[in-house]
Amino acid sequence: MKTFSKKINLALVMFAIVSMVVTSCKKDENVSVTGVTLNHSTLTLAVGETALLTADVQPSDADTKSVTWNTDDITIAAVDNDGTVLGVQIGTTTITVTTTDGAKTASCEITVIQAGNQKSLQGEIFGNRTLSADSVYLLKGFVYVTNGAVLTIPAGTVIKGEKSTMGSLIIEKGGKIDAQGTSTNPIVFTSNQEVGARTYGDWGGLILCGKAIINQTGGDAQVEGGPRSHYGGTDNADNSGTLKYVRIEFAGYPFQPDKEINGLSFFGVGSGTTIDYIQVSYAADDSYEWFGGNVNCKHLIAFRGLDDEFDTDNGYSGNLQFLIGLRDYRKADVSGSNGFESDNDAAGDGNTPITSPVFSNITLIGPLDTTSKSGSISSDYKRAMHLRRNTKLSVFNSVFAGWPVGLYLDGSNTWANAQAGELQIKNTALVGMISNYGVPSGSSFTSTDVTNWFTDASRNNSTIIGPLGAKIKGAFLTSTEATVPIVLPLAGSPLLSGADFTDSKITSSFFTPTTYIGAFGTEDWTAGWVNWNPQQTAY
Ligand SMILES: [Ca+2]
Ligand SMILES: [Ca+2]
Ligand SMILES: [Ca+2]
Ligand SMILES: [Ca+2]
Repeated sequence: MKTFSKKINLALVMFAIVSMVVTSCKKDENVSVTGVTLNHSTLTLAVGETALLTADVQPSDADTKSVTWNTDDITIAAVDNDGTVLGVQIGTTTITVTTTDGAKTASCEITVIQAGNQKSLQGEIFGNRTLSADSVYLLKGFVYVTNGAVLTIPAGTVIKGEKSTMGSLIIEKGGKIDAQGTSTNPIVFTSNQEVGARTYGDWGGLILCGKAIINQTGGDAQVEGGPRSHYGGTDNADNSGTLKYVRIEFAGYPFQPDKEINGLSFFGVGSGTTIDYIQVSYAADDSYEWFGGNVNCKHLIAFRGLDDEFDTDNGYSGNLQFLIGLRDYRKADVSGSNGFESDNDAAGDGNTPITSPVFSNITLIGPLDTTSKSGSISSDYKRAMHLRRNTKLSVFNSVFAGWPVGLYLDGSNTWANAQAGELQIKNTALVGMISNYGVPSGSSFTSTDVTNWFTDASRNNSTIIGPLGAKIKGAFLTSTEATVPIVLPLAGSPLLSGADFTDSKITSSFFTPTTYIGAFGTEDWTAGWVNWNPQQTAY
């Protein structure tokens, strides 16, 4: 017994020694907290919805990794001691995590939005389907509005394209969309990603297919970019529905080179369709592209697109008025970004009808608010107008400003169309270009020929040294996403006069005669429905 208790005493003594050694080791090599980060710096959630914030305490072998959580405003969002956040009511607040050791902090801006009745839009739509502005819709995969179906979208409805399934809305031949927002309550197609995490091409896009005439063999073709749908027919008065006061944000998908989904694509869309007041922002391919058909469009905005602003192909022959393109000088597409890109078709042959859209009152603001900035813009920036492959595109009463090259005529058939006046440009100003004119090397005509053609007195065209001279400097997106462009020319701008509507290509009642050239005189038609910073909007 005595021996046993001695052994226990010895063990206790040894334990005490070991403990002292361990304690002293800890004291010697105490690993302190050096910082903390959160898995989100911004978070959007609906009233009643929860989300988990996770704190990463550095270094990973710190002794004390415990943290405490705090909300600036518990009436907006509450936070549990494990980082679970609950949306309480609509508003914004900040949640901060603090480490017990060292009081290091990190915070997350919380936006609480209306309790979403989020519903899915998926598969095929038959018959009549009417959405509700009280719900938020999630487009999952390719959603088809089939032949004979009508999809009605009320003003104020928000539809999010699902990133993981490349959500896209396709109005098929014989199907219709009726999306009529208002100047104070637009319809919004946008990314399903959070504030701060949205980017070019988060979802597919909006695709309209109709039965109007195209110049592809057989008069029918499959759309680009992956959907099953076909387009083209014999009915130039075809009606694919109405898009009015609609925004399309963060769309576009480079499926493969020359097979992309644009922000808004028109395939064989007929003149019975109404397109007015549309803003396409942050498209990963072209903001707008037309493939055949003859739909007319007014009041289109291409905002911070990656590839071309307004691209026309495959026999498109509609009328367009009041269009503006605004670019981020840092962002352009590897295919070469142009304001206008126009082909008769990919081969540049004579298939009819020949691509012959007629544009009036266009303002295309390029990347260069000053030519001295040419070293800092994306090298993928090319031309305000790249007219090629036998196109007969025409432009009147328009302004092109701040591109490496203004007018670039490409191909002997394109040049022949220009000489014949079938490709026409009149009452138009080139502003602040590095080179006003260009042709590909090896052409049968020269840039001097293009200069003489553009400046011929019968065309009334002009060139202006720079945006300051044109008084449109404020329209350039010179810095961050917070930049709000000033779209109206300033008082005294030479662009506020000089329009002419007597050319037979623009005498139709579609065109509203103006005194000014470009998309704006003194009325700001973007007011109320446009969003210049959709990255920061809680939808
Ligand atoms: Ca495209
Ligand atoms: Ca293009
Ligand atoms: Ca094209
Ligand atoms: Ca391009």
